[in-house]
Amino acid sequence: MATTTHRSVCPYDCPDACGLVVQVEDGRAVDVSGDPEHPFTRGMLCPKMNRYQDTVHHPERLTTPLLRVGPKGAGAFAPIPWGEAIDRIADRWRGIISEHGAEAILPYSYAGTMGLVQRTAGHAFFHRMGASRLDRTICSPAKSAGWSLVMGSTPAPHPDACRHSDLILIWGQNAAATNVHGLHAVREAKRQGAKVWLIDTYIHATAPLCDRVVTVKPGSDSALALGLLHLLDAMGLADEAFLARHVVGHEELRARILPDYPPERVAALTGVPEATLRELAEAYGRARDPHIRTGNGLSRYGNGAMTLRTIACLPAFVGAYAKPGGGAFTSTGTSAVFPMEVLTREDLQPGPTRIINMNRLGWALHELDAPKVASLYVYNANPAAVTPDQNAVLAGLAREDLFTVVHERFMTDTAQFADLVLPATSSLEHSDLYRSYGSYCVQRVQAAVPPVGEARSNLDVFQGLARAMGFTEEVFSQSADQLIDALLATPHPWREGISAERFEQGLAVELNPGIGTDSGSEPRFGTPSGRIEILNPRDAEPLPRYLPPHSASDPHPLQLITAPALQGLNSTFHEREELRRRMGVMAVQLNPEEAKARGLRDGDPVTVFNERGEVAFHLKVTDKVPVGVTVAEGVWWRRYAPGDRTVNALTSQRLTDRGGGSTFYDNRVDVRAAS
Ligand SMILES: Nc1nc2c(c(=O)[nH]1)N[C@H]1C(S)=C(S)[C@@H](COP(=O)(O)OP(=O)(O)OC[C@H]3O[C@@H](n4cnc5c(=O)[nH]c(N)nc54)[C@H](O)[C@@H]3O)O[C@H]1N2
Ligand SMILES: Nc1nc2c(c(=O)[nH]1)N[C@H]1C(S)=C(S)[C@@H](COP(=O)(O)OP(=O)(O)OC[C@H]3O[C@@H](n4cnc5c(=O)[nH]c(N)nc54)[C@H](O)[C@@H]3O)O[C@H]1N2
Ligand code: SF4
Ligand SMILES: [Mo]
Repeated sequence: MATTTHRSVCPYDCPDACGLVVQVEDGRAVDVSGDPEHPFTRGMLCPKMNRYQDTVHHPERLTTPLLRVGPKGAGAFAPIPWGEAIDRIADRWRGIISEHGAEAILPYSYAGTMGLVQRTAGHAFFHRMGASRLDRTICSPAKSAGWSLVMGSTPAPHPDACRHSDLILIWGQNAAATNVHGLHAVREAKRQGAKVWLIDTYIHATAPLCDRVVTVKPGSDSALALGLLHLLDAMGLADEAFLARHVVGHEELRARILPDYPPERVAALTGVPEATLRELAEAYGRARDPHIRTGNGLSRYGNGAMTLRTIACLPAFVGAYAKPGGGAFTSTGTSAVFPMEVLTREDLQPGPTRIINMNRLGWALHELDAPKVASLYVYNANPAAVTPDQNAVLAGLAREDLFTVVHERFMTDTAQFADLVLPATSSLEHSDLYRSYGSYCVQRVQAAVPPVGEARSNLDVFQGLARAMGFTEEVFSQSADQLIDALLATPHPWREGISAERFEQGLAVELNPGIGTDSGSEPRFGTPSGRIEILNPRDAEPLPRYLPPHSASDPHPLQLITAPALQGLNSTFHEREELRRRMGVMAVQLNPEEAKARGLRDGDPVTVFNERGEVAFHLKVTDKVPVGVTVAEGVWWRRYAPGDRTVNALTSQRLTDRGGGSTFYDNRVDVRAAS
């Protein structure tokens, strides 16, 4: 049988955006491997994607539209033809629009695929309709907000810059799970003698790579950063020449803020012993080229933006932003590189429409009025599992009067609650253009296999809906390839010199943000003042300081860390039996001392609870988790959980200090034996 080879990109919400090489036989993907020519992937995939063909051709793929035939949420459906499905949706929406107005319709989407066209395919449609808009803030807007208050739009260094470093702090990131390719350069630095410190809330899969592991009290990192700055000053290790030349506000910070963060107080706030604080400050201050890598977890707190703001000050105090190691890596902001308005078409809106924060879906489905939400259209997302306050979300989805459409690849917890389920293509079945938030690679991709069953891409479905709704603008009839052409047609300085052929051949292309991998040249900062703004006069709080997290006032004794799992990606990949097997049971991790105090033993069935909900877990007793903390890795599907709720029944709809972000890690709970 003839085998054809295709290039593709991993579509998932992962900073690595790996290049794939896909072997196809008879219209089926038979092998998927890492593209050896992709500069960041280097021929290696993570365990989740190694057998992507098993996801694409999974026997449980949805293959026809489905109409609900039983009670809401019961999961009883009957297949119907596409034409009927589209007509039913359009009829129902026309009725809702004439009775309540288009704002009674709410789209809910996030990052099922990161491809620019398929991820954004609904924007033009819902803008044209005048539906409620969704503020897509579930991931890490507080991280971006806090970082940019200090650094403005300064591009991140090349992701491999840290290979030049002699001291790397992996600060709040389980990179072995969430950014495996980011560790290539860390390992390279280690081979040259660099020391690596991990600063996290528990000891996880990245710890074995690190020379030192420091556990901090969750949500206390801003106190840690300010304490380190205090010590850098006390030890005389600040780079005064760099500060004078490139920074504003360091003197104000020294005068007004840093005196409040002596080691004794910081040790109490963070749980890091004073001796360790001094050691870390000394190592950081004396390093030739120190580098900080931050994950997103530490920003998902009531003080998340402030945390990033204080961390951003550290490289400024030692002049590290000017060094080849680049000082710090948070993520690559590449959204300006393509003219996204080609896809989003906000100009089609009939007028101003309300904006609903996606983290508050539970609230929106119950409390929002004038008009209340009468229809929910879900694509690229699984809110019944991933959205905070699961009990509120599920109760909302169970509303008999809510008309819910879910466009999905699998029968997820959310799809179970749909009135209509539409089958979605996987990334091997449609064209797209990918960029990355963990590297500067971009890549154009064409379908490698035909759609499975009657699956349709997001773009195809929205175009069908647009026709049924009578929307005639050109954008509603352009193919994915035409839209990609339009995105590539507008030049951008970061794409200068990159040949169009490379895109056409489907090869990975590295953008050039003008910072260079190895540049030790005079730094440029993308702030209004052109300097690093420790003092930001445009913010309500011009100087960074420590704010307590929301949970500081929570009465329950344990901070719940809802960390990423190695074998899953948010709620994605649970379809794969071999990955589920490797993941084992849905477990909550607890320190032996905490377990003993509750009369609990390893393996016990337990209930984790707080004022929002109760979730059944298996207990894993481990000294990798400090006293006062409990860790639940992964966002499970309810059907594979020991009870009928999963971890987000315990998380809250509260938002971050800036950016309207989620606060998945800022919640307290207690644990008891299951009754
Ligand atoms: N395998 C896998 N990969 C993934 C994902 C996944 O679920 N699984 N998710 C994907 C997505 S959507 C994203 S956004 C990215 C990033 O995904 P994130 O979920 O942000 O993961 P990390 O960046 O690794 O950050 C999580 C780490 O932060 C730590 N942490 C939590 N609170 C604190 C704190 O207060 N202080 C400190 N110092 N550390 C803290 C946790 O203990 C954990 O080790 O990864 C993507 N990749
Ligand atoms: N407790 C807890 N909850 C979390 C987090 C956490 O750390 N802890 N992390 C949060 C973060 S960082 C994020 S980003 C969110 C992620 O939230 P989501 O973006 O909702 O992530 P997934 O769970 O991956 O669900 C994506 C769904 O999209 C579907 N899909 C894939 N491709 C396509 C397509 O082309 N078309 C359509 N229509 N559907 C497709 C997949 O089958 C999958 O079911 O979760 C958040 N939830
Ligand atoms: S999930 Fe991340 S690491 Fe794994 S293949 Fe996809 S992009 Fe690469
Ligand atoms: Mo995310």
